[in-house]
Amino acid sequence: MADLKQISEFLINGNRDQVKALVQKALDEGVSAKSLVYDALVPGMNVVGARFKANEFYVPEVLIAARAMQAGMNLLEPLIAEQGIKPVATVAIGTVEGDLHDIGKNLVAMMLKGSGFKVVDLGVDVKAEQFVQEAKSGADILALSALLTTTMPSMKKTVQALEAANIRKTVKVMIGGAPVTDSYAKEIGADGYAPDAASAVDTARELAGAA
Ligand code: B1M
Repeated sequence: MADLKQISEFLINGNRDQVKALVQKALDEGVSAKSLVYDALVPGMNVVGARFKANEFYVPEVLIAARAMQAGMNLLEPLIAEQGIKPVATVAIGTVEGDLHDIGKNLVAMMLKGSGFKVVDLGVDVKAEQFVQEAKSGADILALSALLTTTMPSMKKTVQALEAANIRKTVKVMIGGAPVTDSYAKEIGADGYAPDAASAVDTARELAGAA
């Protein structure tokens, strides 16, 4: 009999092979992809996020857990598409123009994926126009990361480009990264700010109206 709690435990401990094997076993026993996502993988990733926030987990543990999560998701993603399971919201994430740092951005993307968001990863050095394009293509949230004080103005430029394209009101903008602050978010007219990857999930949930 499939033990969903056990899958969560293996995920938290970053045991990729066990997660993959148990997800496959559960599928073979008839457990739905939806249940495996929302009753096994997402709760596991929530624990990882909470431990990261509490400084009980560090970046390597989170990355290893996210890799285990992805191993399970690889089996489930085709079935999720077939069964029409709706994501919480679609987030287009990228490191802003001029900035090549992506470790934190990748962590945020993984945590969002692990929490039921559809994530479109635009990579690094993402121009304002690319974010505008994603908003036009239906992204609910634009998530902008910056690690350099010199690239923070690219965040402001993106908000202004959304305004110029008349789509500012149809999309939420959240920002983050080591030099970024809540007051800077307010100053440039972003909708949300998060100091770390776990809080980014909370902020995205709030912005999606799913908190
Ligand atoms: Co760069 N670098 N770097 N670097 N680098 C910093 C950021 C720096 C603080 C180092 C220093 O001087 N002490 C400094 C910036 C100073 C400043 O502007 N305040 C700096 C500099 C100056 C530079 C260069 C200009 C160096 C040079 O060439 N002269 C250059 C710039 C290149 C460019 O981007 N155009 C450069 C290059 C590089 C490498 C390529 C070598 C490499 C990046 C590799 C990569 O990312 N693939 C690199 C690295 C690794 C760093 C440090 C050492 C580590 C950054 C990191 O990955 N941290 C960094 C110094 C440091 O922080 N100790 C430094 C781990 C990561 C998990 O944390 O990214 O903060 P972080 O993400 C966190 C939160 O910020 C938050 O959640 C994450 C997880 O909790 N978060 C978000 C991030 N994005 C978010 C988005 C959200 C919400 C939360 O919502 C959308």
